[in-house]
Amino acid sequence: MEEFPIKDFFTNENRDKYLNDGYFVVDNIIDELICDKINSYVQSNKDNNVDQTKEIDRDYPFSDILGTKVFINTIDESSKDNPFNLIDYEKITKMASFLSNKPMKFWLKKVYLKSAFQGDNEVYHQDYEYHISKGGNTDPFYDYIQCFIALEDHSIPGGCLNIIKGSHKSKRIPHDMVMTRNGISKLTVKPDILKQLSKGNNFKPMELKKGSCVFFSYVTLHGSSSNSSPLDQPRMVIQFMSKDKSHDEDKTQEFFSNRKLKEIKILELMLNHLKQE
Ligand SMILES: O=C(O)CCC(=O)C(=O)O
Ligand SMILES: [Fe+2]
Repeated sequence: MEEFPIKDFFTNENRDKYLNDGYFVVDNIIDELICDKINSYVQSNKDNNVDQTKEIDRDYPFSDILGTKVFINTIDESSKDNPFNLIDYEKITKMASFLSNKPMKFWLKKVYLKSAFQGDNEVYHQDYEYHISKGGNTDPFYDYIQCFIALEDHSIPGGCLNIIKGSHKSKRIPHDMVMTRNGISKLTVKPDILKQLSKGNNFKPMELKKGSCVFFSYVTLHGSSSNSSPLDQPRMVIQFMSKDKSHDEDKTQEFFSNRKLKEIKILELMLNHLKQE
């Protein structure tokens, strides 16, 4: 299939749509053949991939739920044989900058495997909550954007991404911390708020075709169900931040330590509860 003709993308109409909806779908952002190459590369390297990002939603060490793994591309990054290098990041960065109306730089790329029958759900959240305070004074809408690429066809039974249209207009929404079945903590918004914001047909399942993508902001609410289908549903996430911002190492460490303290508190409560029974 032909890649998306970039010249049709840069219109005020498209930007207004993004500013209004909080997301924007682009078909065929990468070629299906590139998706195939990335998928087989991820499958053959997933066990020796080294996560150097210290991000929190990676595979949990004592979990044997392999379908929840997150693959961070840290192997052979400069090699021509690495299929991740076939992606036209320059083009995608231009598109991200256009929608956000600010020059953007790429800062992280990762692949969620979301494997057949076992890929986990993702509780509903705004990405900003995972990065707030890492970069000092940032605007949650204009300083961050992500490009979410379907590396296979995405379907509702496979747990495609669901977006709550217009939710970015609520700006930052309070999140609670919950523990997931594979032992990692996640941040999520209360169901009452989610119900309220999805009213009027604002709940949008993203049944993306292989190689298509959706751009969405760091305050656009999103989440997904688990994969109850026989087909893998890998997705690649490319995250961008404003060129004039950066994540400060000390602030990031502080963010992670605070988070760890909260996790310990929840786990201690659970343990105490178990001991009392
Ligand atoms: O893959 C999913 O269902 C959710 C991924 C996500 O939260 C994200 O791309 O920010
Ligand atoms: Fe997210």
